[in-house]
Amino acid sequence: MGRTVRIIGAPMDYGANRRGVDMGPSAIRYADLADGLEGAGVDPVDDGDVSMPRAEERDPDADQPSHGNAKFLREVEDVCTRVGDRVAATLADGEFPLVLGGDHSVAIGSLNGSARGADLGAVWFDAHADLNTPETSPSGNVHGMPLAAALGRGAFGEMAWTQAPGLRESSVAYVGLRSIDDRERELIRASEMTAFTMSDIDQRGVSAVVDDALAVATDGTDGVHVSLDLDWLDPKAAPGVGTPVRGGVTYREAHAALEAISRRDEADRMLRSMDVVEVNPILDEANETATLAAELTASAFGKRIL
Ligand code: HAR
Ligand code: MN
Ligand code: MN
Ligand code: MN
Repeated sequence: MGRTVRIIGAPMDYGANRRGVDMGPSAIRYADLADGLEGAGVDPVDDGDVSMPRAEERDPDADQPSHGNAKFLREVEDVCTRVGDRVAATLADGEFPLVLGGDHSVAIGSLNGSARGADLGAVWFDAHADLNTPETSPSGNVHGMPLAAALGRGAFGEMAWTQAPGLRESSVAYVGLRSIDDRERELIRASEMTAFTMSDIDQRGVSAVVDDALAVATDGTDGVHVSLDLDWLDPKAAPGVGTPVRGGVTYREAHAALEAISRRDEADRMLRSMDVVEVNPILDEANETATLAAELTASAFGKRIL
């Protein structure tokens, strides 16, 4: 058997505005994630879910950190701190952490845990830039902020728990952007991040774009975190997401992208951690999106047709 992949469920919905995304980890497990990973030659071990403050137990009047517009920040901190600790412990044991969301705010935890004591690159597969801060967010939903949080931007600069110590901006590459807020557009342009939009994929093909994103994320780093937001795909292929945006990648392009990652990883073992987020089975028929999430994860670990 190859390396051990430790599955860490994070059934979080505090970062999004819809219930149902908290069932993502169950839906992805139910879609035979473990079998798919075994088929890819890795050894999956399911660590269960991190505990979640239950909505029913929350005191709506409990004071939240007063940092602009960021809903449920206290709950997000609780969960992400647990995710970060588990990710860091998994890496310390020589195993691979695979975090199942949950909304994309769980990536604050994954990035924090993976970037403790290591220089980390990140490839962000998403329709959205997730670069809002509590000051710029139009919605207050923290799932639109995880990259800004990890990079310590805006009010996140005061919150050590959000930050990914070994993640430099210049080691971050987006793939497939197509829905960006005005403020985010300015921030990306002024930043050192590399952003490949859907237009780049149209012009150059997804495999070439992913190879370039990996070149950015591996340059001078100890490994790469892959963050896979299922709304990266076109809603025709992945309808079960809370914030669908038309014009995303197809089923085949998505497989090609994750297979490009596994090819690079076979050559130099750069894949360090991964999260798979935003699957909302309530908005889905026949668990299609979770099934796709499980297949794509297996592709990232090298599962092949032949
Ligand atoms: N940019 C918008 C906001 O910050 C929408 C975020 C959309 N959510 C996600 N992120 N699924 O990838 O509110
Ligand atoms: Mn996202
Ligand atoms: Mn998204
Ligand atoms: Mn495949």
